[in-house]
Amino acid sequence: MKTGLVTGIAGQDGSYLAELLVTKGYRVVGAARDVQRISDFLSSSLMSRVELVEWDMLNPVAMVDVLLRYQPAEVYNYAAYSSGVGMFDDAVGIGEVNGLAVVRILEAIREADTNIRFCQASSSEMFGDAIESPQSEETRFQPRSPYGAAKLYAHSMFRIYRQRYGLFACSAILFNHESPRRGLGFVTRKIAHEAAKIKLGLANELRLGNLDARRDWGFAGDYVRAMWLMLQQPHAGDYVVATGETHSVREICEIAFGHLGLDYRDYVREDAAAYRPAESVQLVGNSERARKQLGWVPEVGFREMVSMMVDADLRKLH
Ligand code: GDR
Repeated sequence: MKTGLVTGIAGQDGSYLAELLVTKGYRVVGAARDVQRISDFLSSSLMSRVELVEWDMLNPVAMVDVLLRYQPAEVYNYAAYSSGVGMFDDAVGIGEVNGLAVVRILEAIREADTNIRFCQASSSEMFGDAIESPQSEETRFQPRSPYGAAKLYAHSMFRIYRQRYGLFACSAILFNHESPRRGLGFVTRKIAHEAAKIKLGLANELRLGNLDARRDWGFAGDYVRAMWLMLQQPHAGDYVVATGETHSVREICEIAFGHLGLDYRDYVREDAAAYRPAESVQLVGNSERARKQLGWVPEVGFREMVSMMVDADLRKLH
C-alpha cells in the first residue's frame, strides 16, 4: 500500500486529492500545522480515512522526522496562502509559506528519501502580466504580486532540484479551479453563495468588482487528478493544468442566477471600488502537454461546475 502525504488537507484541493488517493487504495497522511483545528474542518467521511500529523512549514527538522516516520511514496503540497484579494497583503508571510517553505520540503525530501515523488501546486499567477496568450510551460513568467513571485520562486527551485539532485519533483501550473469547497472570498463561490441566498430570500443584492474580468476556470476535482497523474509518470516535469477557455465574471452570474430562474441584472451591482489594482490581460492556459503526456482531460465543464456550486450552496442554506 502506497502512502501519500498531503499538506493543506483541509482546503479545497487537499480534500479532493485525499479523497482521490483513498479511492486508489493509498494510506493518506494529512500534514497540518494545527491538527486539532484541521479535524474541525475535515468531513467526517474523510476524517475516518486519513491520519493526521503535525507539520510545521518553518521547521525542516520536524519535516524530516515526519517523512522518516510515515515513509510516503508521494507528497503533495497545498499548504499556501491562496487568497485572491489578499495577494498583496503580508508579502513577507506569503514569501515565507508559498516560497521558502516549499524549498524546506525539497530539502527535507533530499535528506529523508530521494525516491519520494513531490508535486507542488504552482499558479497561473506566475504568468502575471503575461506576454503571450494562451500560456504554456514555455511562456515567460512575469508575476505581478508577492503571491505570484513567491510561487515562482518555489517553481524555479523544482527545476533546479530535478537537475541538480535528480529529485522527482513536479510543478503543476494550476489555473483557477473551483468547486463547492472554494472559500467565500473567491468570486465563483461568492456568486454561487449569494445567488442561493437571494433565491431563499436571505439577501437581495450582490456587490462585485469587475464583471468583465476573464479567467480560465476549471473544476478542482479534475485538477488534483492531473497532479496525481504527474506523479505516476516515468519522468518528472512541469505541466500547465487549464481548460483553455476563458469566461467572464458576468457569465458566472448569468449561469448561477439563471440556474435558479433569476436574472442576475436584477441583483448584481458592479462596484468600481472593488476592482483589482492590477488585472491581467488574458490568463488562459495551454494544457497540451498535460493532455498528451498524462492523458488528462477535464471532465466537468464550466456551466456544470457553476450549477453544481449553486446547488451545493442551496442545500447548505436550506
Ligand atoms: P484569483 O481568484 O485572484 O484569480 O486567484 P478570484 O476568484 O479572487 O478572482 C477571479 C477574478 O474575479 C474578479 N472579481 C472578483 N474577485 C473576487 N474575489 N471578488 C469579487 O467581488 C470580484 N469581482 C470580480 C477578480 O478581479 C479576478 O479577475 C485564484 C486563487 O485560487 C489563487 O490562489 C490562484 O493562484 C489563482 O486563482 C490562479
